[in-house]
Amino acid sequence: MEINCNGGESELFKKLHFQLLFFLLLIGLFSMVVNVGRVKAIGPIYIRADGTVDPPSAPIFTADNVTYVLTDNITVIDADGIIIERNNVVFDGAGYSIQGAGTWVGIGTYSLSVNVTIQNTQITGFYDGIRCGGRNSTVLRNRITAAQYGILDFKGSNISSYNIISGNIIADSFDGILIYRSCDNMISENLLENNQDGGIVLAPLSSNNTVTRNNLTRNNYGIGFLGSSRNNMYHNNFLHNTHQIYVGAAAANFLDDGYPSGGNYWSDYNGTDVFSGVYQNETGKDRIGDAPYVVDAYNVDRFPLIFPDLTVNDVSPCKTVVGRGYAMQINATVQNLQDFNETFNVVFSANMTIINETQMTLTNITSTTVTLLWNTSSFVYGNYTLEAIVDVVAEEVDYLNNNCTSIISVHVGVPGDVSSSTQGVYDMKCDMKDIAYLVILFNTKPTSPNWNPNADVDNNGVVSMIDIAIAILNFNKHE
Ligand SMILES: [Ca+2]
Ligand SMILES: [Ca+2]
Ligand SMILES: [Ca+2]
Repeated sequence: MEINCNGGESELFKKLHFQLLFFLLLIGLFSMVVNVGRVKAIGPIYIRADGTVDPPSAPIFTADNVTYVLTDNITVIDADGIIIERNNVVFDGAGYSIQGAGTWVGIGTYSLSVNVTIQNTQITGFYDGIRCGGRNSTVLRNRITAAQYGILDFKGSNISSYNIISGNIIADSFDGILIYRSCDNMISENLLENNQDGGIVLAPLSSNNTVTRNNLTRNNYGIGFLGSSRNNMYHNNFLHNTHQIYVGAAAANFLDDGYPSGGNYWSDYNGTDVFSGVYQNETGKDRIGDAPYVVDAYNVDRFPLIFPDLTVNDVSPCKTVVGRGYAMQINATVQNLQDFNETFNVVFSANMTIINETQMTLTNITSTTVTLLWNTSSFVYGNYTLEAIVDVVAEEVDYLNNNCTSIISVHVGVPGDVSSSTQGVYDMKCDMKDIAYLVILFNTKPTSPNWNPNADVDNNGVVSMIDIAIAILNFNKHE
């Protein structure tokens, strides 16, 4: 019994032992699977002060411990991307991307580094896209999206940094470039677009920075001086930001480069250019607005720049329903906002398919209505959004207002289908309801109180027997 019992215990133990082994094996397999899963998401990667890349398996190549080149795309989760701890180095992304999950640092430094260049990298989904501290560093031609701060340049106190931030594209982030307690930086030729807060933000204790030749486009505000003063800002293009500039308390900055070099281009500047000279009181225009662009008493662009500017203000179809194969009129209002004679093309399209292209000339500061007869023969049944686009002419800076889309769409349907059980509403088929509706509107013209242009199927300015005949010819047809 005892033996059996012991034997039984022994069997049970063996069984348990086997189960335990199996369980441990399972855990092992599971952790391997997890490790395999983690291999994709690497980071943080360090460029250590001694020049080594840590971990060595990271896709970064260096031959001389000076230039470090990214050789593959990187995805990181819950970690920084690449942290640079070495001075006097160039990090070249070579066009590869670093993808994060919304927090941490994409690439950069936590220390006050010296002479670090970060270039040619696509960075998306980090708290700080590029974090650049210290001095004499360069952030060049990177593309950054979905960051809290696209590029953060910090020093920690208001001392000189001499960093250069140039040629970067930063879009769809919170702030594009944030300069924090950092002086004597150059911020040039960057494109800052669609950022929720500011394009460029100069936080307190940031002074003597130069901001030039940047495009600040459709941000909440283009540039913000949050109590920062004595910064120089000129030759930038401010295009359709909700607020072109935000100036916090106790900020006084230079918003132009004197005369005749000039200040900035502001898409909401509506001054004229008739005069010239430092006081804009001499005869002859000089491509500088005659009146200053005033933000407040301490922030004035004395010499706002003037460039050619064409715009399409409106596109309106004359019908909302058109029979396929028949023509309808589309009107667009095109305006030359500045005092330059311009010859350019106007292109009309329906759902991005070009309908027509016409060349025209507009002399200084004039507006005109361009009318197009759209022949719908080659278009299939369906709803169409109409658009009119004018060329961007030489030296034109504001290209954002050169197109306009119709608010209402146009339905191309069966000729004669202009009604249904709801009068005047098409239903994708032509039947007695359409004929009855055309009879009700018989003989109406544009001057008639009950005129409905959709009922004028053949587009000749009157609802006549011809329109009824078209409906009869298409009787029982449907889309
Ligand atoms: Ca002038
Ligand atoms: Ca324009
Ligand atoms: Ca109908």
